[in-house]
Amino acid sequence: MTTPIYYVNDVPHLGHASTTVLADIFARWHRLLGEEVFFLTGTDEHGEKIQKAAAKAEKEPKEFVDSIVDNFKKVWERLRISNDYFIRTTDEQHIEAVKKFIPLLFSKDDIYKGEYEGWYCTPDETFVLESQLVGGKCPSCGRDVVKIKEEAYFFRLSKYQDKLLEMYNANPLFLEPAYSNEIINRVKSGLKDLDISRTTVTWAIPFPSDEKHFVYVWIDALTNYITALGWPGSEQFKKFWPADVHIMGKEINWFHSVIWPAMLMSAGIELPKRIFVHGWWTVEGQKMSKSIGNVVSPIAISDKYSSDALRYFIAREMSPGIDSDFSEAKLIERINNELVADLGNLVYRVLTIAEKYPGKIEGSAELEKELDLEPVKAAMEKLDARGALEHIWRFIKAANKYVNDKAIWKLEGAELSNALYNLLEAMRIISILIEPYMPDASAEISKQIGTKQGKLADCKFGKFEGKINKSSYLFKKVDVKKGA
Ligand code: ME8
Repeated sequence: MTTPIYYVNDVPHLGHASTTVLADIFARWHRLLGEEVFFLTGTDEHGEKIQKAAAKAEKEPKEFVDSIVDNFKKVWERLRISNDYFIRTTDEQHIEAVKKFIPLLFSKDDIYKGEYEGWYCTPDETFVLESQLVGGKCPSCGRDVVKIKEEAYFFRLSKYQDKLLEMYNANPLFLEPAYSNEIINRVKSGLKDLDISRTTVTWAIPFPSDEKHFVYVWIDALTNYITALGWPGSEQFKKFWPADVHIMGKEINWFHSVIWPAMLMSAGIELPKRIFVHGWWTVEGQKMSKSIGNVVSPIAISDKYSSDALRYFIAREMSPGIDSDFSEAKLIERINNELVADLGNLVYRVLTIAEKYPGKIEGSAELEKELDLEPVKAAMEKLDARGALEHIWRFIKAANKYVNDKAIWKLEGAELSNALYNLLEAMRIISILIEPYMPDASAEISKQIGTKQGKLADCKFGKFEGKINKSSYLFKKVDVKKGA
């Protein structure tokens, strides 16, 4: 499972955080299933954009990227991202592997020398055709493009048009359904060979066998997915490749759904199984951008509320095919109405009574009929984190309803023991099910009910074997007038 490797020209924002959190949710879910997971993230450190950012900061490129990369690592730590590896494209091992990858494409006669004359979008590191320009600007980001004319090596992408269409046809799960027509139509309309080297951008991997040229940053970047596993020849590569899923935002779908599989076909390497693409975040209806000054900082949000609250919000709001909108008011609403009112209160109310109950906690599993794991599993299988969360929430709501229907505060003796048994077992199961989404709240529930953190196989009612250790609220209610 992979995220994009992010450009190290700035600090990560909500957009980067959301992709990485989604990937983390899926990685944690698969670990809960008892599977071994290799979850990869990292940074894209070469290219013109970084070269320019370094110059602006009056630093050498390597010194510049070294000073930025920790921003990413810190944010991932703060957001409890459980990546197994962090690749930097300036890692020696990656550079050496890219130098071995390109000759494979040469050996298939898939690379030739020519000249590129056309437009280039530096912020997106993309070659843009004249016909693609929108009002003279980049069709993807709307920013200025520059004209370039230079000798270049080309990859015969055009050769892979039919092979790609056949592959999409044979693997209906490969493309993200929400964007698949767009990709297929564009591929059908014809593929142009891709410029894969630059002579004017020197902050890049030297192009093998021609010292005038440097590897185009996207070729360098895409290859990270295999070099991070130690390709070629490593045991880890044999074990974990092909990737089950590459996760990303919609603007880089083309690179992953078209260029990357064509490169792998040429190199004779197995293709990833699935490209999962999500929409973009806007902020209160506007594009998130530095110039508007509305860039959402995942660290600031986590510090003000909690990283769990941010993770929960991301999972509840995002889905493929549609853009999501961030507003602090909406986040607060979800914190107060869902995290505090549904989950936090359940734990607090039940533990307040449970800690005073002196007897043995036992009973018959009445709440188990409200627990249906099948739709949760089915949603996760489809990478529908939001759908799975909705099903988990149904169980949380059912537990709350049980508290009210039974009026547990009025119960005594065996009836109280039975109700507590049901609710504490439900909480133990909830703590497992929410772990991929909110690892801190999950650990806190386990701690407060005194049970070990389980796997998905433990999500069934058994004997309650915990020991109550109640402490503070899981989530703090936000005073809407005062903020957090
Ligand atoms: O494209 N909404 O890196 P990048 C949602 N280095 N997601 C967003 C977003 C938004 N407003 N803004 C960014 C690159 N993202 C290349 C990738 S991969 C081999 C190379 C997320 O730093 C989203 O996942 O520009 C998007 O695809 C990614 O950040 C782009 O990050």
